[in-house]
Amino acid sequence: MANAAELPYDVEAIRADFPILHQETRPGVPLVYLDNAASSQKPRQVIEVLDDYYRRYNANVHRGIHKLSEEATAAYEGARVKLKRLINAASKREIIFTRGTTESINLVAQTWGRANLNAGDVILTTVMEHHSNIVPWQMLAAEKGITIRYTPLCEDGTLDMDAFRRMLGEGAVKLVAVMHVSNVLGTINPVAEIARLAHEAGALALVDGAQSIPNMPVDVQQIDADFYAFSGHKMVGPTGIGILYGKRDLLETMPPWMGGGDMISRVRLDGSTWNELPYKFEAGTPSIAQAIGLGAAADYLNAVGLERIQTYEKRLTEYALERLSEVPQLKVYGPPAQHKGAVATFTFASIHPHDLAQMLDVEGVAVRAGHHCAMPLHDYLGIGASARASFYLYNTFSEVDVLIEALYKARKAFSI
Ligand code: 7TS
Repeated sequence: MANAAELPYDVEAIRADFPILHQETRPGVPLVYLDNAASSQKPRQVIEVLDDYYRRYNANVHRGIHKLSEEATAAYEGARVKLKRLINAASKREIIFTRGTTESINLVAQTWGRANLNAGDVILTTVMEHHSNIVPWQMLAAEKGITIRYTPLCEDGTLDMDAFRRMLGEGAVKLVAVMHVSNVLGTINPVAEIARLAHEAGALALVDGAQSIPNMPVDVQQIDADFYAFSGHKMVGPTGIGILYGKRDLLETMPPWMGGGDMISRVRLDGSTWNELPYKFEAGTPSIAQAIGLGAAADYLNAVGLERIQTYEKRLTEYALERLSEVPQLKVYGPPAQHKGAVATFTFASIHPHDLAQMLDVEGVAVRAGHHCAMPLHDYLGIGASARASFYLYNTFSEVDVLIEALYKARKAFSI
């Protein structure tokens, strides 16, 4: 176990900020929340910001010329600036509020994709993607006759970059759509290199940042991503809010997606003109409280420091992988800890992951079981399902020990 003095922060001080963590799932059984890749818990700093909005200045934004609306608008637009800074976008006009990663990618498919892709064009992605970076492209492909190609993996669960280069070199690739960090294998993809190669081949690069933004510093300009998508609820923020970052020149050329209030500049009965960025892509009343809460989440992560969070999680994941490797008949998927994010996905002899998750739940340990919205990856790995423990800034080394003990109990119960 790591020496506390070597860790980048006092995890107990962090845990004190998260009210939900201090509970027992049944009498005498403390909650051990290891399902962070699905959704993270929220610190009181975010919860209080949501509460304050509804108690003190709830009103619609960009509309009313009255005190509450002005205050709500200032907080909503202030949150946009915080998110711009978090990812180092060049302008706040490049930050579009969406419902999350899924909506962000669908927005690109339905606007840029529909306007720019035609029969014969290729979208190059990978077999490790979450469904939200596969299905929107499949829907577009069915409509437009474009082709989707999937980059395979190396034995260790990293992306096969030779195959990627080869597939890119075959031509006709207009878009490369790749996840930054895998929600199953934890693989950290070399997205800056991927974007550079995509651009050399005349393609754009979209990065799914759902699992990177919560856990590491990200600079979209350094990566040179054309689009970068992520969700608030995985980064200590509320549900129902996320971001699509897009390069300004590109967003300017894209048609809007949803039509309605706020996204227009002028509406006449015979046609309409569009609002400026980013409002062109924010039709209707947005998720105001959630956006403001997301701004507070960015403040929280910055205050702890994303580099420190990444270092802490790396130590914790190394420890978890080491302990998991001691459990007989347990197989962990993905690269070693130094090349991966804070997830440990595994199968355990013949125990079905759902049964295993149920047994762990009895011990207070929350993990996810199933395909984790990555069915093609599970097919590729030749398994139907897996169990996944995913860690975040507030998890402790002793929680890893609880997981391991619970696995030994399951082993005994299933007589394996
Ligand atoms: N992309 C990745 C890499 C993800 O991990 C997820 C959610 C999404 C996209 C979709 O995000 P949403 O907020 O729009 O739903 N991943 C998971 C998971 O691994 N378990 O539950 C949700």
